[in-house]
Amino acid sequence: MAIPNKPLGEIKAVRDPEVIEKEVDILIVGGGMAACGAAFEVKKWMSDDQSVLVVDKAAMDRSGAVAQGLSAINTYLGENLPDDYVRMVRNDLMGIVREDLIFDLGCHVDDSVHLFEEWGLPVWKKNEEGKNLDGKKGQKMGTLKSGAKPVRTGKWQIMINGESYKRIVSEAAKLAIGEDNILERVFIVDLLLDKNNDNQIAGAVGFSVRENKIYIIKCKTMMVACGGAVNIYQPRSVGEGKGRAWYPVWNAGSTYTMCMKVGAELTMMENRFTPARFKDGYGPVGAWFLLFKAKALNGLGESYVASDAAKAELEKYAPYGTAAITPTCLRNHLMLFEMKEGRGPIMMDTVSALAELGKSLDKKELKHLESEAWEDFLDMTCGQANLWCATNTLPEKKNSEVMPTEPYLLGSHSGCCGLWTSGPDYDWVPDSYKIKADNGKIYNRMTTVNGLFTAGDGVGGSGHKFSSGSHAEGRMAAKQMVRFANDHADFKPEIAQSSSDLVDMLYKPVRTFLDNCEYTTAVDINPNYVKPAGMALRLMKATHEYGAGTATFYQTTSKSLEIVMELLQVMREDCKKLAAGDLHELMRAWEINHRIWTVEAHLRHIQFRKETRYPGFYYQADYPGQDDANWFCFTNSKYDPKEAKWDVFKRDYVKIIPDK
Ligand code: SFD
Ligand code: AMP
Repeated sequence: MAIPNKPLGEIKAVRDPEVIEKEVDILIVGGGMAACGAAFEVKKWMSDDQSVLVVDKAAMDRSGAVAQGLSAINTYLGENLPDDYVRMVRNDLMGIVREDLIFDLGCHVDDSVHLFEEWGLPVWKKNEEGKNLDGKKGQKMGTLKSGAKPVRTGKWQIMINGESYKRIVSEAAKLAIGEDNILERVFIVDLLLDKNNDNQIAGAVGFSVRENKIYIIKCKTMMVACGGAVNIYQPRSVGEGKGRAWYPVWNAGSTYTMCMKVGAELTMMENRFTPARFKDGYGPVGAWFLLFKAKALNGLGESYVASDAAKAELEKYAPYGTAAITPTCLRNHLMLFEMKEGRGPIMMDTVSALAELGKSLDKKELKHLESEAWEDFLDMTCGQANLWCATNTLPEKKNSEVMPTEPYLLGSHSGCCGLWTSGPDYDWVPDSYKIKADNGKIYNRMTTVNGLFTAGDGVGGSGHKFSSGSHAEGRMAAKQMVRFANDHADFKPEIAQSSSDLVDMLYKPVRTFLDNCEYTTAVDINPNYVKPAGMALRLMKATHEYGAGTATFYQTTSKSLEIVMELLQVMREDCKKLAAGDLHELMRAWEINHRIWTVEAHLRHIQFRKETRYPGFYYQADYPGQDDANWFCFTNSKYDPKEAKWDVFKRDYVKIIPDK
């Protein structure tokens, strides 16, 4: 149920919160694209006596990565084949991907896009003369489902008027699942295993960020789709700009941390995304490169991607580097190469692009084109449009700088870290990609923990799902969760910890604060505790300097990794002294906890993989270049919750779709 906005100021935390216990068959943690997909789909398959609950730390109408809206849907197959979709993703992610998951997603994603349009999302269309029509004009051409042609930017992407994208998707989810089955503003902290079965999910525990209440929720099966991890590295934005990032600032690695802490296997956690973005405003570049056909120039005004030096650089990473579309990490690599050679900064040539497009347009059409250029940002990154205003930038008159950002961890955009999940139970899917549940059955998108599913940014090894694919994957997982719940109808989840143990754990930062806050006059400075804001700075400084952050041009070394690992252990120890005076700060305390675990997984994977598979995203200086002979495989890891031990290991890659 929606809770109204809080009054001015933060809500003080009390020592003893109210405890609310719930039990449902199916629990959906997160309220983003994947969770909305699951919420929309799940009831279609449930029987009347089954129950479901969605729990989001924020308000679903504007939570997650699509909060500000988007101006494109980056995965719509349309006339393309799922096989080609697999080939595109495989090439972009330098060869090592889960082709079963990608193919499966490619078969289903368009249905979600058709639904978005049915729910009211305006999709740009081509008219009979091949001109672009947006908004209401586009709607007159009919729907995609009825055969209308979208405005394609690239082969896979289509343009939308998407400022209200998330509201539209969440409205459908809420209508389908019912407001009574939704808990908003509840931050899930930990997943809970079954008392009688080490590898069976049994529930989750979290707290309200609006009321002093703790929720202990038992379930038979669960999906965790809490997005990726942001603000784990020192952002490029500083001072009053700090807090601005490209990916959603409130996604704190909860998906990876919560799942790994109950023993779920992770895959490709070394993979990260450091997107090239319009500098300082983080405006995405896709529409500019693909729709407006703009070129990136180096500081000398040269189109560096076509230079001999760039070609030579790309050839080092064949066959990916020499493919028709250069992989995202290598596009970054070329940018960094120019900057390091002293030919920076990199500029997006918006002026020439708009002038070129304008040649075939009349005055009115030209004005519309210019407004589309603004809308691209107003629809999804309005801060970039603000920055253009603040810096007197008219894109038709002044070029803008582009720069790779700080690193993010995600599995749905142009990255592929996440959980190792089961593929679908088809005969063409290799056995090594199928995870057998306790009953010997295969449940698509289930992690290695019985009954625990994930989707969107949570699923590893299969990037380029984007908003539409995350929604579709949530729907696929929902159907499997119902199957799991039906097959486990007799399972009665039991939680090992008592509710008072759970309250003690969750509210420890509050009690630390209340016990010590009067010792000093400055509430943030106290020898007996650390505030989450300070801990966040510590984490960012450590990753920035040693963990291949922007400070070192994304480069790390074996020695730097050793140092950062040690720093992380100290941070983890000090986290026991985190203090929270209000509910917002309590959320910050648990967020930083989640971030530290996720970063540790990321860096352990980088440490393990002795090659540089994703130049432009990160460089392991002791192991430059790709080493296919030894490392053309997945890097997986597993944390053993009982022994508190990590294991990082290789898993075989299987090529399913042949090259063309
Ligand atoms: O321009 C807890 N994305 C783009 N996708 C596209 O299709 N087109 C684009 O144009 C895209 N671009 C883009 C994109 C994202 C952003 C931020 C920008 C630009 C500026 C990517 C998609 O948005 C992304 O792939 C999906 O949203 C991923 O879906 P999902 O469900 O995996 O994550 P989410 O939507 O962020 O939702 C996470 C949810 O979890 C909640 N949550 N709830 C309870 N307890 C906790 N501990 C929790 N932690 C998090 C969140 O509140 C949220 O509801 S472009 O760059 O290419
Ligand atoms: P971005 O705005 O960078 O997130 O990109 C949106 C979409 O466009 C993603 O599918 C990217 O892979 C794709 N894209 C962005 N830039 C380019 C480019 N220069 N060449 C090909 N595809 C691109």
